[in-house]
Amino acid sequence: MRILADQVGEQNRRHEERHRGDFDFLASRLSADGHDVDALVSKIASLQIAVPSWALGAGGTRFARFPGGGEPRSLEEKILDVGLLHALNRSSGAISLHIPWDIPKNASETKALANELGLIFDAVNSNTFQDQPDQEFSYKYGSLAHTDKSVRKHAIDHNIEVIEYGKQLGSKALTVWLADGSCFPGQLNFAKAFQRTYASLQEIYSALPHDWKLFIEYKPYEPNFYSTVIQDWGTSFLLANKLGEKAFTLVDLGHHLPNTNIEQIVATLMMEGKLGGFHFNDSKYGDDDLTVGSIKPYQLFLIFSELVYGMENPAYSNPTPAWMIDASHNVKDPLEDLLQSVEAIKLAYAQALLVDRDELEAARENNDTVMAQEILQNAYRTDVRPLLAEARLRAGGAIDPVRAFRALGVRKQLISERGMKTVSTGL
Ligand SMILES: [Mn+2]
Repeated sequence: MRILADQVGEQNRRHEERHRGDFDFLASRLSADGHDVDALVSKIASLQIAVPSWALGAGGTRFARFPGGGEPRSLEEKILDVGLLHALNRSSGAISLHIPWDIPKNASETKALANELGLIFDAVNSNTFQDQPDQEFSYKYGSLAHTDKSVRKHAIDHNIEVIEYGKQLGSKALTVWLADGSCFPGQLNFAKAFQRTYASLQEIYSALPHDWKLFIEYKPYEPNFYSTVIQDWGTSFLLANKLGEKAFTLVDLGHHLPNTNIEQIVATLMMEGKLGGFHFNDSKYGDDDLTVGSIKPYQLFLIFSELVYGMENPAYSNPTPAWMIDASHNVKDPLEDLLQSVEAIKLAYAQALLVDRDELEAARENNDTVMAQEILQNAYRTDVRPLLAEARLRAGGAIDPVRAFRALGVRKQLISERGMKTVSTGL
């Protein structure tokens, strides 16, 4: 199934009058406050957020799966699904693949399909947290950190193979997330596990093409519950610094202990030029992988406030991070859920763009705590939804993507094309 520009235009006609009124009101207020509204709209429009292949089916990587019908059965159908999102929101112009599930059978055809839909291939993801059928060496006790050299070599070779697939598709980064760790005190020698991981990553790093990046993800616990080898941003940062200039830390919002000050981590990493990638989701307790912005939208705004500061600071050399959603669950239509996540990310971005940096720095220099809070919350409490809708409209997308998705009967058509009992492949 494809969504055509005419269909989006027809949906937009229902909402256009109301949108025009909302946008004009907001634009006049923002202009009066000294903002360049066209510049804001084009910045918002240009933010593209990659969709991971595992978020296109219900359940994804989160325990049991309860598919809702019409799920993509192949890499091609996953690309088509992201194409549907991008046709509606014009902000999902990239897909992130998970190997071994998304191995392209014919890379040039796969690339051509993505290109036709306006999509590029974001970071490729390796998988060493579970064994594949008939796998010779088991990851039960770890992969890059394993005590057995043969297992480590198997995991290193897999990562190098993932780079090769990524090269065929035009990806420019490899994301490594390791489940390696221990479940019980005494099980693992922490220092040796770190050193083995570093040595394994060095081999993977040396297989990276010159224009590629390596993103090192961290996570404090799960599936190992006593220790994780790359448990926090400091460990990831240490590895990235030791590996070299192509290695970066990747922040996944759900990979922190409750109440961690993630915005401060972001600020530190950007100051050091080492924030490479970002995985968006939301959580109440742990790595819940819920829809972005569904639980703690103010935290998301504060994080974006630091991201915008880092991206726009001329003294910094941090590359633009690779943005990706990493969320998946069972109770929503996965495509509607992704539309909601993209909207939440862009709302936080737009609000962060409204923060008056000069005023904020002046308030900080004067220790004017009240005014610093006023400045941040004034931006956060601005209803920027019309800016997002205008950005989509100008880019050929839908004023209201979720309503358009429903009005166009997208899921119904996917079910009729693919069937009710489809389960998205892979994790
Ligand atoms: Mn992640």
